[in-house]
Amino acid sequence: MQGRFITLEGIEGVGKSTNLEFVAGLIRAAGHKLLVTREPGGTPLAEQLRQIVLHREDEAVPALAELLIMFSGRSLHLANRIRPALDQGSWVVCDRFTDATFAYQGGGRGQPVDRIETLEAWVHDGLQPDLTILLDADPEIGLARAGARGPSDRFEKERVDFFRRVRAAYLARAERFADRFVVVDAARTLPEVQDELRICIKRML
Ligand code: Z5A
Repeated sequence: MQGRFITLEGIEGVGKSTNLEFVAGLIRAAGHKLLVTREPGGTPLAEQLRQIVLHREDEAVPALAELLIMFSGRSLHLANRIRPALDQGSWVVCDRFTDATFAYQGGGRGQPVDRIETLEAWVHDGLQPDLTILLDADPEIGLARAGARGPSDRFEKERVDFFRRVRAAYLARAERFADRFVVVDAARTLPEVQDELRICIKRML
């Protein structure tokens, strides 16, 4: 039986990494095999692309190049990890996926949506997440939570306006693809957020 594919999305600092393990725990407790992974990254080569796109500062990365790097990594990730896991009946939980590209490279960097949709069609070959959890909060909240950490990557150096555009693009996608998106108010306390996540995952299980 084909596994289920769940993605977690949201702007910086809204609690994706924190809640990824929580969601994974619920799925494992129900007895399913599970792959927990992330983007950019998820395979050895795609992790190298992640290092380039997040941390290399020695050469400008134009928005188009950034977009293509995201989909190159995704192509490796889908072929070498996500599809094989789903085909073996494993569930997959992924920290960010293509909705992040529409939000960051589309909303944030201004890359045309139809260009992103073309790449999505090539690379996904029909696959879409069964469920996308959008952890939503005002960027001021996410940035304040994330700000307590170490050195910033290329995205973390962006201003609050950039993250407002990213958030708006995420919310627009959640409205357009309401059949697979669940929007969770991540400004609340962690126990409140996790109560809602528990309900959402139990419904799927
Ligand atoms: N990117 C892209 O541009 N295009 C793409 O296609 C893809 C990605 C796939 C790396 O992503 C960057 O890649 C990302 C977009 C770009 N850059 N940005 N921004 P990433 O997922 O690796 O990095 P991130 O967004 O920077 O994740 P993050 O900063 O680690 O945020 P998070 O995982 O959502 O938050 P967290 O680490 O779970 O929580 C942050 C802190 O808040 C932590 O101390 C928690 O304990 C605390 N927290 C969490 N929830 C709560 C609540 N509810 N209350 C209080 N405190 C909380």
